[in-house]
Amino acid sequence: MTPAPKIGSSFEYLEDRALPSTFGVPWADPEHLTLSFVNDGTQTPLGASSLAQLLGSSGTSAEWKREILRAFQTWAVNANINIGLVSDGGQALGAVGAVQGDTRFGDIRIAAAGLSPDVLASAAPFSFTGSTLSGDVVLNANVPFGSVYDLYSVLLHEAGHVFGLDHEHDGHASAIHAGYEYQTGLSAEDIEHLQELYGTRTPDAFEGTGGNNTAARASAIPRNSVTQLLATADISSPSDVDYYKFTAPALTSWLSNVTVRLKAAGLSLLTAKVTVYDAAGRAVASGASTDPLSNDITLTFNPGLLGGNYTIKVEGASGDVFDVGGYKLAVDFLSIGGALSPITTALTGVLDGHTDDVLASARVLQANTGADARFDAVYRGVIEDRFDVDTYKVRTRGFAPGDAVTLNVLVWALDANGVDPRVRVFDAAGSAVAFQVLSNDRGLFSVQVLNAVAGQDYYIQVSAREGAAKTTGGYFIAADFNQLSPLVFDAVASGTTAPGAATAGETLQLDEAGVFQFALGAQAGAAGDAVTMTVYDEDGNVVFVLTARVGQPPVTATKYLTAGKYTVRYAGATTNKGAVGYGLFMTQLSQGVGPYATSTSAPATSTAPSRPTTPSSSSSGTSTSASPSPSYTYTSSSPGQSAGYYYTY
Ligand SMILES: [Ca+2]
Ligand SMILES: [Ca+2]
Ligand SMILES: [Ca+2]
Ligand SMILES: [Ca+2]
Ligand SMILES: [Zn+2]
Repeated sequence: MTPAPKIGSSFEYLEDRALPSTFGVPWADPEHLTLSFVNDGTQTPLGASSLAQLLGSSGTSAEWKREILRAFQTWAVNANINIGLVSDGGQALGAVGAVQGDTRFGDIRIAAAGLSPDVLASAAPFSFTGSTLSGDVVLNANVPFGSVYDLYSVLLHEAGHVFGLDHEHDGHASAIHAGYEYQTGLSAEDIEHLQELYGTRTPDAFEGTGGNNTAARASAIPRNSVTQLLATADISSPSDVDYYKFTAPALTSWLSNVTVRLKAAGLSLLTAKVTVYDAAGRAVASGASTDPLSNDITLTFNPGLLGGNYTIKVEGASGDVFDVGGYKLAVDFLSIGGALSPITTALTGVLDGHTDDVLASARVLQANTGADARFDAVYRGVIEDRFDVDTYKVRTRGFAPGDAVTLNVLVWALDANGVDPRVRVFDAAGSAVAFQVLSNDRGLFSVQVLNAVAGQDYYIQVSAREGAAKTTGGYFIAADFNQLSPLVFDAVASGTTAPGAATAGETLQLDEAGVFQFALGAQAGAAGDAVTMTVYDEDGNVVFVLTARVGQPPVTATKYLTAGKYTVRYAGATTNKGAVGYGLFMTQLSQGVGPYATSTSAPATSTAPSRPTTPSSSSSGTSTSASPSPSYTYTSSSPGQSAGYYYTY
């Protein structure tokens, strides 16, 4: 097994710090990734971002943005990855939201803040926790990019981490050696490792067996409405050319002109050239974009009195990595005075009308049939009312039947102020399967099933959770069977609260800054009874609050915390019917020196970090009887240790 994926890595100037391998999880929906540039002033865990200020001296914003996009696109063209550019709404990095498809900001966010002096930049790959910190890249605002450190080279390296790749130690050429190197592209091994996660780029459905690279092999464009034809396709290599054909109706009183639009903005970084030919092969309209920051194309022409047959040619326009990417192609037959509607890039969930609410009518999700490590099953669904349950059946083909595997299931809301989902897992016989809750936060639920079995069917049910802030809405579900080491939580505190009473303050000492995942569970009380945990900093300010309820899954929070001393209090709700037990579990999601480490004095050692010095009551799955621990020091988790973390059905 490879070590558990962590959420961040950092890029050192000079030397490799021999960090353990912590990568290997692909993005759940890599063909629909988005990227945004964070505006200056947006909060990062290390203060306000200053990206434009940092890079402003090395060129215009169009220039440095293109260099950053070129670095990501250098990877993307080799696999099933699209990166759509979107605007950034200015929410703090790590804000609770959708790890992919959040309408407020990109899945990948590019920012700058003051990092340790020995670090150029940090980046976070996809995390099974579903934290939106996944994909975020923070450049060190104190580093002279452009003059000393080539921006493309640094971003090519960080993009590799974003896509889930660890530092390369095997001696061959690579863009992701541990130290800074000037780069002009990827090595064959880099591409191979990327394709192990994401597969080689798959041709679009219009290519068929013989392709559509000539006018003679032009594809018909599916009809989307009475007045619109619409194709969703892909320029999959620099040599790919996509031809389409359509017939314009004879000019009547209603038809004024024909509009051909290529939509790539928000979908991919493709810069395309589009040419429309009439039946005689004459070009009647043509347009191109060579700017990935503005890559939509709109052409309008008059089909003439008789209408006729036309051919559209779509090809790359730039002669570089921006010649590859996904797009939508729309042909609109416009009436006089008619207005074009925007081509949507939104991906919406499928309504089921209560047809999949029980195991017997589960929707079978098609397993990933490739040899690559992409998620076994992904789907967009909708919880249509508060009684709706959506049931899916999944299995893996990626491992030999009978192999022990871990099953990770994430569900996140796709709408702003979206549904609060929860997940249940059942085996092929319909028996409930125990899981650990990795995330249970606003709009997000993530679990891991240990000791799942490859080749067997599992049922996953998605519904609104008890106490949901919103009980309906669209969501994304992603299920992956893997042999990565599971995320391990350490049991750091447990105890009992009386109704209406708070415990004495307990001390939580963090030896290093980092991103931590907290999980609080309540049990051994009456169902619905609540325990609230409040974490204070050294000045007595509330850092965050979590409330767990008996009979419900543990609740979680993802927090960046600086090293230091924190005080934690647990309080039973005044309405509790009696004493309630609680357990606090933690794991550090960032590596010792990144992505947001501030300490320069504590490089990670090459040995496994020590386990927490305290309570850790054992192998038992539940530990409510232990007495409250007055103080605990958290260093970071040791891979593989028993955590005593609650299992939940
Ligand atoms: Ca993100
Ligand atoms: Ca194609
Ligand atoms: Ca083609
Ligand atoms: Ca349903
Ligand atoms: Zn690195």
